[in-house]
Amino acid sequence: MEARPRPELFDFHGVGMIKKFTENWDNIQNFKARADDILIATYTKAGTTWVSYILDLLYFGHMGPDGQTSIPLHDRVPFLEICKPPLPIGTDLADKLPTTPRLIKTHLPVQFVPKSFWEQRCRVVYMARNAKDNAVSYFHFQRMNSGMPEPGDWSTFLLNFMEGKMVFGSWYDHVNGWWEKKQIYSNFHYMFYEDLIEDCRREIDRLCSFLGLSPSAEEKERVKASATFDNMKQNKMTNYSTIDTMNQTISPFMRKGKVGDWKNHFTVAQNEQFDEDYKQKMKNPDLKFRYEI
Ligand code: PPS
Repeated sequence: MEARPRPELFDFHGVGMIKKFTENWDNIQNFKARADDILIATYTKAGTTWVSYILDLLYFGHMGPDGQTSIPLHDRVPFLEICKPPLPIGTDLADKLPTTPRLIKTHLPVQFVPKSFWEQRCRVVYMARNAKDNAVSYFHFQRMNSGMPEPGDWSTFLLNFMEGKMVFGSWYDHVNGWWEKKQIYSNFHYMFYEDLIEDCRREIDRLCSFLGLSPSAEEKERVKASATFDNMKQNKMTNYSTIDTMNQTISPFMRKGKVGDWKNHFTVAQNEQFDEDYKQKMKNPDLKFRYEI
């Protein structure tokens, strides 16, 4: 089979983008959020699928096997900005979503989020992941996904990551931009991938308290058990095996699911250079990440 041409990264209002995320821009910007919508926002590869599945199970897990076993998670939690016909367009999927609340995923930097989400005072769950593991995960994702730009080799990719030449722009701008939003927008839960790895049950409790949910202890245990890395890797509804641009023999979507895999990729020199650059870009002492647990 002939290899598909990879999309080119271009500058879109100061942020790296590819066409499938800007083609539907007017509809994205004019999207009509509802007051009970929940926006799940992340930089790519920060654990979006994991937190989406946890929320999906918390809200709809008790409704019987139907949804969870027959509809892929990416259709139950639409990706707002995706527009790649013939696949369903993110805004259309969200408009037609029959659930209440609607869970909606986005990777947009905060300044691009449709204003109706803020006007409607929607709840926002932002998940962040340490820059080094996030970069490694993103590298392997671009290798396996022909719907993303060519990643180049690891050292080229890492420099591009540091310079913010990435789809959805700079990791540094993304995590900081959303962190600043949290300071002025109260309906906001900012969480970390590393915390979820460390103690998933505690993080489910925190999510429930933010969302005003009070499932039984057994239900919470069930959610935790269903959303383990191993279960989600086996589950065809969560492992992205339904998406044909992803070649999971190059690298599986559910790849490792660990904190600290960066140590298997960064050379000593790359790590020093990265840390030096990081200090310059991450000046806010309140926003702290863990690189191992
Ligand atoms: S995407 O394409 O942006 O939506 O990807 P995203 O879901 O944000 O991130 C994928 C990474 O999250 C890991 N993952 C998990 N880790 C631990 N436990 C669970 N349950 C889990 N589910 C997904 C997934 O393995 C990717 O990380 P890496 O480091 O590549 O393994």
